[in-house]
Amino acid sequence: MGETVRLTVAQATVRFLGQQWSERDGERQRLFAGCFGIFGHGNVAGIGQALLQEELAATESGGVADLPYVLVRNEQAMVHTAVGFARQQDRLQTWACTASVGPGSTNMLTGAALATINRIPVLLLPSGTFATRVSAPVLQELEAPYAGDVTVNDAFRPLSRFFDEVNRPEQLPSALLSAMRVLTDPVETGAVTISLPQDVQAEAFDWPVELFDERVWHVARPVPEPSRVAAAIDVIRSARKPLVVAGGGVHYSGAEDALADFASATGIPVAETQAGKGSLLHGHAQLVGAVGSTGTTAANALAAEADVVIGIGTRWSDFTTASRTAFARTGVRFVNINVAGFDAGKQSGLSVVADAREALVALTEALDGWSVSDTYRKRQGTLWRRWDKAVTTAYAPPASVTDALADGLLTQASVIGAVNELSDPRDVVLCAAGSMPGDLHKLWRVRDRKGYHVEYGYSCMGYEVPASIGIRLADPTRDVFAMVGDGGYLMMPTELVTAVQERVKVIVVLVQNHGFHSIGSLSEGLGSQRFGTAYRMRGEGSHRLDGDVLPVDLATNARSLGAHVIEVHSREELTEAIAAAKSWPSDGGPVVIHVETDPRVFAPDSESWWDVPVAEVSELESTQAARADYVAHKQGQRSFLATGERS
Ligand SMILES: Cc1ncc(C[n+]2csc(CCOP(=O)(O)OP(=O)(O)O)c2C)c(N)n1
Ligand SMILES: [Mg+2]
Repeated sequence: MGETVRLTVAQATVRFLGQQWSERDGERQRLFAGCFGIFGHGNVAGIGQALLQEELAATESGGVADLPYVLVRNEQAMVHTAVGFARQQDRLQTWACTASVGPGSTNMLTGAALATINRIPVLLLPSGTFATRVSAPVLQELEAPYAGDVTVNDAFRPLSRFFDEVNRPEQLPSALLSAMRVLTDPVETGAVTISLPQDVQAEAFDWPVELFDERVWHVARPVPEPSRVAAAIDVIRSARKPLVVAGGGVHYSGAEDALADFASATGIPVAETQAGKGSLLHGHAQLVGAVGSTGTTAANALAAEADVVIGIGTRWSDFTTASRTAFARTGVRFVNINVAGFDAGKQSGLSVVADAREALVALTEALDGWSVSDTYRKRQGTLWRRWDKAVTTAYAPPASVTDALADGLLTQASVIGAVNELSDPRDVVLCAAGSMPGDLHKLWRVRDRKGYHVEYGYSCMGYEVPASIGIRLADPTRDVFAMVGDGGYLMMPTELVTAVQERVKVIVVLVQNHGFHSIGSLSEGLGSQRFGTAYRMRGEGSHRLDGDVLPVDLATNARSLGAHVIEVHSREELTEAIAAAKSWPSDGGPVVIHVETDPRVFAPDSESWWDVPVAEVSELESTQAARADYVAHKQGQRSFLATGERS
């Protein structure tokens, strides 16, 4: 037997994680920037003791622990923070998250789903109840009557790209190695979960010293098969009205420059998904902006006509395809460039399984000299300029709009415009749920490849504040503007306290409109009369939620958590507030800009649709009318089953 070292399972886990690195294109970085956590009896003496031991050893030698610990306020939030961080780092670096048994661990489930759906690496270390079960049932144990080995941590299984539970120390090395492989695999990455029972964490074992060697995990750039490039080229060359749909994969692969070259050389217009927005920067001649349900009229007009659609790093969500109505042309063919065969095979597309950058370079080379027609280039330009002008108007609405606003209220689009115009090009705008993701998708002018961060895979209210901390930790040279609605803010304001503790500067733009503007207008459009979507008191006589606006003071709430709060009541005050936030010290903690908007003024229309089923039978006229409208829209839905082989 070779040399061994005696450590607990928790000590071995912490030491191992501190020795992991990722590498792509010859550049390496630590795989884990640190460990977020909240301690309870399930981890305080296990992972907690191990983190303490490492921190004290590092402090003694005047350094920082390889896996520094950061205390947070909520376990769901810490996973969001890790996701925000990992996305900003192009998935090359992330955080581990430790939680106590039971509620501490299950609080991470929403974060796990969000990470997996967005394909962002995070390592979750939920604590489990005793593997020995000698004192069962213990505090917070599920105690399933039908199976002795089921625990609440099994709920992580469907949400994780890799799941293991370490019930004996001997199982730890293989669990850790598999976890690292999945975290750093661009195809498989997402939430990775290792469940650590509370007793096992404290158990000692003689580990081979090699377990703690530095390990470098290569993040692959698979190259496309030449025959698939040739097949894709044939389809693209045959196209008269091709359109690129750029998804998050363009960013994660760092393929923005390759895409810009491809688009310039071929003249193929580029539309963008939420995760792919910023694939081309504002000002590129081929940019036609957001596509789908929250798209620009330019991209959606081109989508409707396109004969070949080239999806790059997109998973083709319903918002991108406008629930399969956006790409309306009969016989439309798809070419899908994706590192994941799972996504490359969607829409009956011609699948090119490859890293986005590698594939784009190969396609540009193979298409040398080929271009779309001048007429088509001109059409893109005209459509785009028309949209871009509408954006300018939305940013600075005319008096006919502003005069009708109640005193002190702004339009949401003008708030977005002010942040866009007054932030630095490298600053990051962040959002996740409500009406702002759609408006940002349509209106935000992206000026840096990492300048736009809207989480729209899970669209999780409450993501904004914690994720803003992750983005700022990843890159303190950029200011982060977290755009959050009052509903989203109320879901998870508490990480402002973590930002105060860590002196992390984030700028939260809190848009107060007294409820769910997004779901309210959706409800109205679907005949549900905005039922239960406004933040109002229960009416004294009506027994309905139609009383006064709730007397909630979110500015004071933020102030009470330690944030520097600026309340604005006009465009001028908003301008001053953004300037003040920009000059706030970089270690000054969170700044919250509280602004009230009038939700009745909408951003320019996408002229698109989103499939949300309406009641087939109803006594309400509003519902009956919405159902008729729904049935009509369903007619436009395509199957995308045609393989293109027949044409
Ligand atoms: C955790 C979570 N719960 C529910 C939803 C459904 N939902 C989507 S938007 C929204 C309302 C958001 O309200 P707010 O943040 O105030 O934004 P606004 O719609 O007013 O712009 C709700 C409830 C969600 N996306 N996430
Ligand atoms: Mg709201």
